[in-house]
Amino acid sequence: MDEQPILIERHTGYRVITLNRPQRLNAFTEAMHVALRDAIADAVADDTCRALMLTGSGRGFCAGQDLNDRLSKAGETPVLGGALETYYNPLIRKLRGLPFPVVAAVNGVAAGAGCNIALACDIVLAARSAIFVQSFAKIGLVPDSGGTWILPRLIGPARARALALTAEPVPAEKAESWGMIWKAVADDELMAEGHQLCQHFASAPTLGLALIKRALDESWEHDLDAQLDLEREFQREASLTPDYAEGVRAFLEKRAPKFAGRKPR
Ligand code: T3D
Repeated sequence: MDEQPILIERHTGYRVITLNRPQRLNAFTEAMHVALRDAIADAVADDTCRALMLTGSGRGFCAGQDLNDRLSKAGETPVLGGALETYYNPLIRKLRGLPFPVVAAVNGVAAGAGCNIALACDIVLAARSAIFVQSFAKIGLVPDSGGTWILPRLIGPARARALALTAEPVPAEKAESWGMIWKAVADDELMAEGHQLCQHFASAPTLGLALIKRALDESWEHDLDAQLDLEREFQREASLTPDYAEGVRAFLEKRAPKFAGRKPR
């Protein structure tokens, strides 16, 4: 079943990574973690890659940790923490810090760590039939993979607390109306929308977009004064990219810009 725990498609300017254990709703094994880590590292190493889409095969996006790996032969459950340190936490840090946008195309249920991995992506599109579940409380665990950090920031403390404590599923349209995700779309339009977004980013000013991501993330830790200073510094950095010069020239010449993306200045 696990011959190819993820699938990778290379498109002009972006890649699509598909979690591929459909019989288990794409729940994570160590092999899948390693394959995903390598695929992301490979995308980062390729300067022509300017966006990433993450999706799932079959009827689910990802059901979090494969619980079959959490029961030893004697029927005992292990003490946790190791997999978070080795796999889940580095994955969330990596996704947040990618030097280009990452789009989650949530094709079906996103549960446990699978839900929080989706929410860690820059833009979350979901099929209308998809649901988001903080399923941890159902098995005596705590939301991980950044759930206790990102969820209250996206939807506020009252909703985050209730979802974490009840594990109530949130349908895609409600997730959109709560601001948990960017957009819920018709099931049969999900992948086309995801590709369209990645194609847009594939010709965008990537270095500038990476600075936007960092500025928004760092704002959580800053007061307005500190953030204004950061904006000044990042703007200075953005203005040194060839894409800024090209953007201004193209505007004045009334033509479409040709952005170089991740190419060094
Ligand atoms: O190191 C650490 O462990 C710490 C890290 C923790 C991270 C976590 O993610 S902990 C949370 C783990 N995930 C869950 O608790 C979710 C478990 N799954 C579910 O609650 C439900 O499957 C869903 C709500 C996601 C979907 O429900 P439904 O009714 O649409 O599907 P289903 O029938 O439950 O699942 C379909 C199959 O996938 C089924 O297998 P079968 O009976 O057809 O052979 C089911 O057992 C399997 N499956 C679903 N989720 C998992 C899974 N198998 C293993 N692990 C799973 N997480």
